[in-house]
Amino acid sequence: TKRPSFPDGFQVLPEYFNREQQSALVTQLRDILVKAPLFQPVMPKTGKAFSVRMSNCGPLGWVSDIKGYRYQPLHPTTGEAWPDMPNILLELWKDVAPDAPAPEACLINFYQTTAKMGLHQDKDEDMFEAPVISVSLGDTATFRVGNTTRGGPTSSLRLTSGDVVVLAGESRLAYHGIDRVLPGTSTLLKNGGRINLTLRRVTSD
Ligand code: MD5
Ligand code: FE
Repeated sequence: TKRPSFPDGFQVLPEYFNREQQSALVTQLRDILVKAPLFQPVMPKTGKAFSVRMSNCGPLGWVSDIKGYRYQPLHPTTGEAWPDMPNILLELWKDVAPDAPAPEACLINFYQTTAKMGLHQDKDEDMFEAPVISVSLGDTATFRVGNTTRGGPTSSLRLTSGDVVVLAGESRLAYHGIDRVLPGTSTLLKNGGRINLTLRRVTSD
């Protein structure tokens, strides 16, 4: 019998952030989203809209438009620099990846309860040695992770508010996605939904 397991280097830190820290983080994110509003990315070539809305903080931000996926220093609609990354996130990175160079991008994904994210690999960075660190806030999500080849076995996992996932080693390039958000599973965000933060080193200098 087949028992798909998690890829090597995949680590979940359940409720790494307590409720008070989660609330403080949400307060800081609201301020960030005033300066750098959520935008609706579209798929390269097709122009099909993502169901997830996004913004970023830190020196670089991930964007997707008709021309492609890339990291850039300016918000695509306001033309302003991305806001600074909150200290609590820089501290998280130092705690979990003390030997990696500092993170340059924090992608903020906002999922309304009907949003999802198809299976994909994260490979728009120049640096794959550093881990990706993910923080979940708000409603619980069903997360799916496979291996580094498309179409292989996958495992599912529920991510709840305050959970941190570390994607190092093999798992850094594993296929992954969000199947669904479970409405009404958290009271952290007053209008429900889910926020996921992904911290990344982008450049190799
Ligand atoms: C999310 N975001 O919940 C997920 C967080 C994204 C994304 O996938 O690209 O914004 S999971 C992040 C992640 C990164 C690299 C590898 C793996 C997961 N993985 O192999 O499981 O919004
Ligand atoms: Fe991803």
